[in-house]
Amino acid sequence: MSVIVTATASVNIAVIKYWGKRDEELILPLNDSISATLDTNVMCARTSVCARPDIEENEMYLNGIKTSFDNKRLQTCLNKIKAIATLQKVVDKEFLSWNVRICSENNFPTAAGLASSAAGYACLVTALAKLYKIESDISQLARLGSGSACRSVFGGFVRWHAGGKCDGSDSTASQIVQSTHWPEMRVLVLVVADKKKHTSSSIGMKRSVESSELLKYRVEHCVPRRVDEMINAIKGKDFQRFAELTMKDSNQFHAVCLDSYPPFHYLTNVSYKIIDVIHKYNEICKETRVAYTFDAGPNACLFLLEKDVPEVLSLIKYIFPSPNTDYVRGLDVPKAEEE
Ligand code: 2P0
Repeated sequence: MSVIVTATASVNIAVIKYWGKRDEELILPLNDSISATLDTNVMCARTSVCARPDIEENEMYLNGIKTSFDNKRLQTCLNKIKAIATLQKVVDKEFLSWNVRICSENNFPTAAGLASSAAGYACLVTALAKLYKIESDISQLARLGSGSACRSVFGGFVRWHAGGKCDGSDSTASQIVQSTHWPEMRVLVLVVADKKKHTSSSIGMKRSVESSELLKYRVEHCVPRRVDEMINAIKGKDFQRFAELTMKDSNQFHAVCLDSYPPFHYLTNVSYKIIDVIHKYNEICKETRVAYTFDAGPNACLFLLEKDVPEVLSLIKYIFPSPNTDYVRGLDVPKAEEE
């Protein structure tokens, strides 16, 4: 007897960044953030969870390689979900006592600042919730694996509410609009480097919280206003406003990294060249047609409308002769299916 559940979830690209925790243990952020979840099957994680009475201890396979289950966040997610299932009494005790084999795969570079942990944990938690028939909000559970994962639980544009409660019960994600709301929106992912980053997000955030005055200013004065403006821009499909806010917020996040002490940085010369090229292009067009954003790595995500994709793609290919360019179509929702 065995039960297998498979789920997929896609990466999300933040347009208002999450950077800094107010609680390391519960992964509670200092500020709200907003992101777009990409189409499934393009840049996604796929996780299968198998529960069987003869699995001797919990096992984890990442991209086909057996990895240690001795991972605090992984264990927190599994234990929390089993605890909820126990309280809900919808699955029997014996089933809950079986160990699990988790197999997760990404179809994009892991840990290169391409939100692999977000898709991975969103996917894992979606699969586990399905396995143990959890009906309650799963964004909170995904957050326990990796903060940004709570946003990958939904498709379209998503807001992660920082919340204010000590137990994190109000630090959840919610959908702003479905992916179908802005069907012309496209994302180009320019892979500048697919190597693992040198300062992990968790370490970088901690250092920024401890030392950056700019982060305090950002959290207090910039993000609340930007979140409201971003939601209006998304709902009103105002690309100019959306693009300007996206670029400014990315730049401020990277400025916070430099304002931290000792400083750290994720952008490379190629990243800076991309920034310059986009601004020059927008200037020549006499309107903002493309927005860049960079997470904790050198890779660029460009937001643009479908009509501008051919020209921008040609420009990128001309300036960066052999880039690894992924053309990501639109935005979509994660799916879970039982086998
Ligand atoms: C974001 N990033 O909003 C920001 C922008 C990176 C730069 O969320 O410690 O991997 O697991 O909560 O979620 C990356 O942080 O960090 C991130 P943890 P996570 O997408």
